[in-house]
Amino acid sequence: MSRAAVTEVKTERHPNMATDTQSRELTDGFHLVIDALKLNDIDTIFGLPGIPITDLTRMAQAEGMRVISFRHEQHAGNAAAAAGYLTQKPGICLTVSAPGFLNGLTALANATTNCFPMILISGSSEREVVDLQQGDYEEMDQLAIAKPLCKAAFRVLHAQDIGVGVARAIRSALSGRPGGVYLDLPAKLFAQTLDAVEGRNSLIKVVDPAPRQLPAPDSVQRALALLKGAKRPLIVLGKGASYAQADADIRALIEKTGIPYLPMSMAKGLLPDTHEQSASAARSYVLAEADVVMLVGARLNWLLSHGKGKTWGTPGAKQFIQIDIAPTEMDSNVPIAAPLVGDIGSCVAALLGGVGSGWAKPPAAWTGAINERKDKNLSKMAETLAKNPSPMNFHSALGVVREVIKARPDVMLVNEGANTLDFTRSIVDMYEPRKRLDVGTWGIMGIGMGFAVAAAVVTGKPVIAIEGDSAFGFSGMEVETICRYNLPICVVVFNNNGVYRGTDVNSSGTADVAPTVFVKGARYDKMMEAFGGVGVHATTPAELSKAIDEALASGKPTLINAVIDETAGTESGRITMLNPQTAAKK
Ligand code: ADP
Ligand code: TZD
Repeated sequence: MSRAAVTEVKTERHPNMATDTQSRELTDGFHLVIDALKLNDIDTIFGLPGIPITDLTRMAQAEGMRVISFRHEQHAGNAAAAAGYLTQKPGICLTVSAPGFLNGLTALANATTNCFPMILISGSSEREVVDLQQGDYEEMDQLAIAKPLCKAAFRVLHAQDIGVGVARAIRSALSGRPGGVYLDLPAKLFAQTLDAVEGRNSLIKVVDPAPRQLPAPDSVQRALALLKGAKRPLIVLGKGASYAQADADIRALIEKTGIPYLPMSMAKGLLPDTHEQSASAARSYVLAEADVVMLVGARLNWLLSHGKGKTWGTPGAKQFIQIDIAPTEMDSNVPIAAPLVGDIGSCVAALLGGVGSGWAKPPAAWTGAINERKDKNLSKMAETLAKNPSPMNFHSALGVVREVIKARPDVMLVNEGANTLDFTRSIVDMYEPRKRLDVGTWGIMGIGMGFAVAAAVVTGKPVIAIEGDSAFGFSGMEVETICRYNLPICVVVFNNNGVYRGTDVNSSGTADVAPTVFVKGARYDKMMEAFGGVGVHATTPAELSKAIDEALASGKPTLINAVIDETAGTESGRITMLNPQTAAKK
């Protein structure tokens, strides 16, 4: 317990005695917030100081917490979300009132959408003034605004309730389906004092914040029966599966049953992408042809074409098993024949128990057909990667990154962009769980530097961030943060002069460039140099390879401006079909 102040308190003693002076220890709101977080093993705050939380950041640092200060709250929020995903502890983002809060809110909403546990803690203005709308400094009813965008939102008005507020925030973020929580701390709270012992006793160490949720035995039997009867079974692993940290059991289930599996992008590496049962290189085939599909921590949202349509083959020919902690996820798009509600660790363990040792592997006709397509697609890919076109394109640049990760599977990979995202996902194999962080469920741009900082801070491993030039722009100023904390992050900007590509033309004839076009030949590497990091301009795979190797060897903040053919790729990458088209003639 930290000491806020030792205050002289005059106490009236027995009438026969003279007035005595006693020392009493006090604590205050600042210290109680820090103590409550520390008591719950939260050791890092991602944030941006200012009224009313400047002293909170200083004191947290003084009390031994790691305080990572960003240049914009959205990136601090994204860092908190990524930290939550990687550690199963809620990542903390700390902001000032109204505008700082709003800047952090996108990250909170994105964390909730992706089922990442985080807590956005924002200072707020005086309740009395805010509620009467009398115009306080940075006035805003933040609690009301946060509520629809997160799992839960709480406000603490009294110092003695800080322990409860923090405990409720932690439990809400972690239990059931993880997500974002908002904690509103009005300015007045911080200086409120409390007897230190009373303060200490008011704090709560949350016991079992994410209780195991065991699946019902009959639901396990139903799932096993369906799997057993399948002729063409498939397992889809999502980021819920990687979050769950049930790596060994998931691998055992897949290997014991011999069922081919598909990892969603952030589940890559849960088993090595080179695993013989990986069906990634035959994705369209297995999705269309499987007769029983078991989803493990993956939603049937747009990323899986909602479980229907052409992607999924003959309508009604497929049956789904879904493992998820959220019961209401079931039947959200198509009927789920065998819902398995519970935490992934418990569900997979229960299935493993039922699989036993005599499980019949899937028919060779199915696995053989998959392998045939895999071999064909993989050799096609190898051919493309072997080319060395000038200018460099996505494939030749990513051929380099693929080799780097193969040699250093412990490296964290952050990835955003359109083509840059799609090509990296399919070309760069991952070998270890939770090494890949990307744009997730929303396909959001701007997670790059926040996720990279969190990855470096939380894991202590080197980070490579593969960024489209547009994507990088959303969080580019955080290269200063990367340099300030001297983080081993190597940012690679795939520079093709614009959003998607750099070739668009303004058809109106005015001097402005087209809306998707950037300054041609921009030198993003100079941004890193401006803050003392290493900047490299790379135009060939050989230069790129050398620069990444040097960055990994030195651990110095590095930004490589990788020049990519501006005609390569497509508009919106692989999701061009989601782009509305006008039917009107010009
Ligand atoms: P992806 O984008 O990789 O397909 P999604 O984000 O759509 O994955 O799905 C993740 C799912 O995992 C969510 O429905 C969430 O409820 C679930 N989930 C997250 N953590 C757990 C857990 N520990 N146990 C069970 N389900 C979980
Ligand atoms: N704003 C936000 C917050 N998220 C988004 N997804 C977009 C805008 C729209 N958008 C995409 O979906 S991808 C993208 C944008 C702006 C950038 C694509 O260009 P890039 O990547 O340079 O990053 P490629 O590799 O050149 O295609």
